[in-house]
Amino acid sequence: MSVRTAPAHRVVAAVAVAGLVALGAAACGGTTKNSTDNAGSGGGPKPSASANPGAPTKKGLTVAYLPKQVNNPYFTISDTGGKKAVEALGEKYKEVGTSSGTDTAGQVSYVNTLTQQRVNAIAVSAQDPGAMCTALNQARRGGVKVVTYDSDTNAGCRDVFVSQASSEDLGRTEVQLMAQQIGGKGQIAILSAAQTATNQNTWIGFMKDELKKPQYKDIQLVKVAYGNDDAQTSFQQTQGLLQQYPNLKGIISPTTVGIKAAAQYLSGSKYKGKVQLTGLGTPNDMRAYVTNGTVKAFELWDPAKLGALAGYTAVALASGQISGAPGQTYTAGDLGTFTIGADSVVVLGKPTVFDKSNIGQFDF
Ligand code: RAM
Repeated sequence: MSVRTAPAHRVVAAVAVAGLVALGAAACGGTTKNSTDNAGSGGGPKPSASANPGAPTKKGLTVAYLPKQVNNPYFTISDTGGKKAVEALGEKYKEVGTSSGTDTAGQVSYVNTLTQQRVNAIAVSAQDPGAMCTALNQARRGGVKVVTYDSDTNAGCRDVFVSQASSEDLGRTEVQLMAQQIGGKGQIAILSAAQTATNQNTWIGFMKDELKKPQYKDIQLVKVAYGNDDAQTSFQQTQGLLQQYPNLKGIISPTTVGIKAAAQYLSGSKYKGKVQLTGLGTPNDMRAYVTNGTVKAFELWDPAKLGALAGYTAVALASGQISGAPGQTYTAGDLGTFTIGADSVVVLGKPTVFDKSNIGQFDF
């Protein structure tokens, strides 16, 4: 396990996002089928309806970020966004985490250490929905506020989940992008992150549901492979998919590490431009592959804004301005006003689809 402080990141242009309410379990961002079934499970404290929206923002709080993986550029961007937001409020920021996206025991041990250190809030992206539950609820009973961001734990084990977008929209739009790119026909595969990842599994659930619609009757999902958010594993898994399925027409990779590795493999192979690739990637990682014709279009939210929203939410919880109960509203600096939705989920906004017409406008 390693500890690091994220490097400084450029200032991100402020965009006001109107308060978005997650409208229901199926539609709301990041609520997994699993966590919907277990909503409120995990034995943790339930959010009390009472909060004081007018309470002053406490100063000098420590907000600790525990990403899925510290050496993943996506989390460097998100947590740097978090650092800026937290420090601008007069709080202390720290980041700890494992260097592997599949070290669930490592994540648990970081939660225990942060609890002992009596941090005021933890913002965590979960590698697994259930693994951290006991540790997180112990932290919460000791007064630590817990925000999940990017990838949720079970709903009963955190105060608020800050979701990047509607999970349903993300899952369905990735299938829509793929279908356009392959002309609605042929075999496709998914290259995911860790097999236990809450966020990827939720999106894949919605992809499978989207694929049931009659307009996709000529598309067959032949395999879900796991690259564990490791570049080399993801590269090898891509190679393996093409060996196993020589007629493969497309790959959806809902992970920034996976899509980059798959693009790298495809662009150096005979499949370049023939096997389509979409999913979730950063514009900076994908620019070269869009330019050289390997990738047509993919999508993502701004990770820095996600990290910032997690920080604002953690501070609002630790200041008593919100308790996490649905319907509560709070201000997240220049991101605007947000309302807590069903299952205590807050949604950042809509993702952006990047292609050669607009990718030049983005720098993250
Ligand atoms: C990877 C991680 C992260 C996910 C992005 C899209 O960096 O798996 O959890 O949200 O991809």
